[in-house]
Amino acid sequence: MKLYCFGESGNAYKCALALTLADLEWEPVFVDFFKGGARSPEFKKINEMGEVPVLVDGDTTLTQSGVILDYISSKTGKLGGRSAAERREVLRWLFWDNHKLSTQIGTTRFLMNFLPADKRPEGVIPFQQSRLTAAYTVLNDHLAGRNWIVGDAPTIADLSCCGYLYYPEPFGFDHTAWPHIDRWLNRVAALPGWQHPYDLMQRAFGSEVA
Ligand SMILES: N[C@@H](CCC(=O)N[C@@H](CS)C(=O)NCC(=O)O)C(=O)O
Repeated sequence: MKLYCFGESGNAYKCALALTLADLEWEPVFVDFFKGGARSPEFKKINEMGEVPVLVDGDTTLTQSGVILDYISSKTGKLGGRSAAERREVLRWLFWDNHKLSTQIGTTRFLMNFLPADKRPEGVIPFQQSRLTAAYTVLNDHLAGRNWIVGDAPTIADLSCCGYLYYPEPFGFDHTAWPHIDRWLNRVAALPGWQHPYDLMQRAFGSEVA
């Protein structure tokens, strides 16, 4: 399988991590995102949405990290929840993550780290961070007294929600303020085979950004 990705993409990381933890053979295909690689006519032939990640498995081409995660768990029978009710709960958290957590972090981190300072729109970063405080509260409260987001085993819901939370670039997330999230991140990172995003995928920028 081929995963079109780049190291800085938390959405791609979710899929790279799921492929790795599910013991699938895959290779990363680097997309030079910050130089417009996801908007080129060639790339749009594989994803009309102009977004990373894209997974290609033989004749199957998939986009949207949630769809790719669902494909990986369906194909392998791993990381998908143990019952129909758990699988629905997994989906519920994937949708929540895409709407309330990862997208907001992705935008905030982009503004704070990858966009030149003189191009940052005033007031947007604090607004984003206040929305993120609400999202961190939801996740932290949910994780109080439980090890995993759904059921009693790791699922793609965990891999989706953690996608941006291991990155070193600042976006306003203080680990000490969210102890249940912090313990859960350590639990995910202790899974056999876990790797950091910058060890799984080629970065667009060098380490000077971190
Ligand atoms: N909901 C999508 C979001 C994908 C996404 O926003 N990817 C970013 C890179 S991390 C991207 O390619 N953005 C292109 C753009 O917004 O123009 C997913 O989960 O795959």
